[in-house]
Amino acid sequence: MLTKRTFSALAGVAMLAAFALPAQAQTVTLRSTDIHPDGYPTIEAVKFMGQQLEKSTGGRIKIQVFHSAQLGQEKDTIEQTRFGVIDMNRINMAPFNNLIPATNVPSLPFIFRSVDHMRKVMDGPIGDALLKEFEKHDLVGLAFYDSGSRSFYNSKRPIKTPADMKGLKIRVQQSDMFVSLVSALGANATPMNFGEVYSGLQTGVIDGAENNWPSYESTKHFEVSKFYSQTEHSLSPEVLVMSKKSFDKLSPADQAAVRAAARESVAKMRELWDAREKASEAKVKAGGAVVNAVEKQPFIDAMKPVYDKFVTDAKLKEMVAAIQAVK
Ligand code: BDP
Repeated sequence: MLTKRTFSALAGVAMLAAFALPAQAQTVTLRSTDIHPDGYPTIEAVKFMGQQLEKSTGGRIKIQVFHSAQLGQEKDTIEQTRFGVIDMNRINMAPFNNLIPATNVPSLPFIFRSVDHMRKVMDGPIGDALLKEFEKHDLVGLAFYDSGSRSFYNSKRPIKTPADMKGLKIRVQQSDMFVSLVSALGANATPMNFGEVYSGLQTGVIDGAENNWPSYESTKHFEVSKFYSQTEHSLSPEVLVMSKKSFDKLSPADQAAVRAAARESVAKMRELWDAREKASEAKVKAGGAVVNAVEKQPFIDAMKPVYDKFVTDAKLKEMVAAIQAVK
């Protein structure tokens, strides 16, 4: 027989269960933004992360990837991600440079000796410390993705020495560090949204820009800016961040699942990236790009003012030294 006490205890348990259930069984679709077109390695990597996450949460958490800047250009999507209007953002480190000083470090010119060096640093404690930096800015850093190396391209002439850069109008990302990098080479830097670069090149508002093989190819910039000079001046990685507002709505177990799925997508991204770099290089060459190798030392020597201006406090100096020390 149910006494009053057992009845109220049972009612209490039922209430608790009713309260706890929706949280445990939370079903969410996370909206993720990217400026690249469908099929680009970053898009496919985040889709892969979504599949992993669906598996590990029994289909409760999904990711919907909005490609081709459907949710906006990078600078604007940063704000929307901080406010929780967008849940996830796959974006380059450079647009964070002005907001988060430490993000300048992996974007610095010639900071990495090679792709292997970059991967080792970003996979290790320095990468982890950088991911944590985002938390002070309403974001959760989930993973770094490769972005190859960025080189200059323009419509006027091949760049062989820093002197060849003189007077060229070069589009850069919305980063003061990149403005300074281009200025140190004697060119005029114009910060501009990625989506406006093609018409900028076509109309002559700018003479050139800088990017990796896949972006030079996917945007068709090679059609209007055919001299691609392999300065390989920055390996500024991509980063996958989540809105802290959206992250905090998840249970600790689901948060762990999100982090794990993001980490799993890094290897997938590298595989896709390596293949796409080669394919893009071949495609632009076949499409008329005039490519030249560059003797890098004079470019490296010209970068001292950039380091002096952006590696200012002890913490950043330590990070630069720690990166250089990674063998
Ligand atoms: C591409 C990055 C993208 C950048 C873009 C740019 O993947 O996130 O914002 O360059 O130059 O390589 O704006």
